[in-house]
Amino acid sequence: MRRYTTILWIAVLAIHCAPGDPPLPFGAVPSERQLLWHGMKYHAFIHFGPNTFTDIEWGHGDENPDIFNPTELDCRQWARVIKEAGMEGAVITAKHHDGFCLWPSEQSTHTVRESRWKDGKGDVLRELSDACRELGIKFGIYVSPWDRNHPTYFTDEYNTVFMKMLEEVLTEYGDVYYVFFDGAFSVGPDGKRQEYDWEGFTDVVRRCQPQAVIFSDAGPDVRWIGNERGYAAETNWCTIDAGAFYPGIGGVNDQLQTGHEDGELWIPAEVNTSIRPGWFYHKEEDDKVKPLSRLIDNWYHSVGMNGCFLLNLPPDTRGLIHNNDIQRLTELKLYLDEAFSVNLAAAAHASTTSSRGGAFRAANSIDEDPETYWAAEDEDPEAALELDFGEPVELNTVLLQEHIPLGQRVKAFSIDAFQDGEFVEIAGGTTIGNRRIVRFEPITTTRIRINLKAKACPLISNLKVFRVPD
Ligand code: FUL
Repeated sequence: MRRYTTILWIAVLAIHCAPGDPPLPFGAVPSERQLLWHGMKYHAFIHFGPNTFTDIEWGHGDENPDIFNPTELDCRQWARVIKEAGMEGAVITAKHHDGFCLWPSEQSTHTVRESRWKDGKGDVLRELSDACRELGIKFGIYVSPWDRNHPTYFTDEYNTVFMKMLEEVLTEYGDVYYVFFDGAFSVGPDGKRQEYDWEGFTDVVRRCQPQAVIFSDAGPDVRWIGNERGYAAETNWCTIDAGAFYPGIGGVNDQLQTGHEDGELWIPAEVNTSIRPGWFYHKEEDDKVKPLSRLIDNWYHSVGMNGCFLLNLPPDTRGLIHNNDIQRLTELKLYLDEAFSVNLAAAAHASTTSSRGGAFRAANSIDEDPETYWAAEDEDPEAALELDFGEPVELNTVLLQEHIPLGQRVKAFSIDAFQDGEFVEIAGGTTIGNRRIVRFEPITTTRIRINLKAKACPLISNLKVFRVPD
């Protein structure tokens, strides 16, 4: 009898959380390594290799390795530019589709070793990883499974070659935070595609760099946003439907852009684009560096729409990042510093329609501590947070973050401002996820209210308010 009573008690406690108890996870949740990536906003992509010298985007793999010969290569300059731009990491094309390895791989005869650069003694990955470590930037690699040079491509043996290449780049250069598997491919003479051993590739990464996230069209850790223009969709779930995806899927599927509200897998979106029209450097694009307005737009549509922004900076034939690109990066940094320097929510008073109590007070949403969060009561999937500024303030931007370690919950929200004695809706949206930044026409008000509609009690870790430049 006693045994049954104990079991009954455990069951009762399991289904009834007392006020102030921590909320339970809801749906798919991120892994530790995904949370590290979610903690970032903005990082650099670096496309560099034979294409930089042949002035094309997709090398054929038959180029003479001697053409790779940067005259002033300085990875410290790249790292400095990246650091000063406020970027947190660098992901370099260790091997693009032409198969040329920027390190002296034992698995290939199409590498820096065969080039004239430094008499074949150079290693770009060594120089960049050292520079990143010196400047406190994370080091990541892009490796194209598609290889237009390797004689074993289109055979099973190639999978072993590729895994050995991966092992080289993941064991020789210190910590690697990001592994980018490109999805582009070609079809062989017999009309067949190379069958990649994705499981084997993933195992090598997990074994050599367990903290690294793996990007491909469909994860397993980070997915492509489905376009190369640098725009996430308005609705952007971190979850996707497991059945619809596999790495190297090729082509675009709407679900890449929006995720799936009821997806079983946590595979959030990376937003990548280039600062110039091409991924590789082309002299004729020196005056086609994207304007500041476009980069700001990309920033809000990636960092501000539940993504991370991977912006490509292609070094030129000297092996340096061009001044025109540096100037634009500096302008973007100045804009961001100014826009987000004064958080009006920091001096406000926060209250809520749903008070769970305990360690989950409304004030946690504005304390700027990413670990603490406000949680509504379990029975309140719809709840509101209110900020009272105590005096009229002018604002035009609201930043919201969910406490994603316990899942993505919010499916719709609206923002009201107190005007002439009542709350009036001024903006709204769908998903929030890790970060959502909403911009609207400037308004002067003493109070705002965020109305949330979620799949389970909403958890907000961060609510900030700004008056960003027009
Ligand atoms: C694509 C590639 O084909 C482009 O050259 C570039 O590397 C881009 C990031 O991914 O699939």
